[in-house]
Amino acid sequence: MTMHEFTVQDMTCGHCVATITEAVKALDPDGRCEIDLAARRVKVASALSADRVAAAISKAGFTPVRAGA
Ligand SMILES: [Cu+2]
Repeated sequence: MTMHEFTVQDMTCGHCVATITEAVKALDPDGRCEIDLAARRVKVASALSADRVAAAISKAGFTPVRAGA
């Protein structure tokens, strides 16, 4: 498991949080998703690459930016 961290500025409400959580779960059922809505921060613990996690979040309609990248 690697912790991937993204800033997602267009995640604006609880519905966005649910959508992103579902997208991550669909991509990686063993992954864990931790979201801080106020900070627009998404942390995903997954064996998959950050690129694949970012792609899933993008496909769900959001714009993830790698934290620290
Ligand atoms: Cu929303």
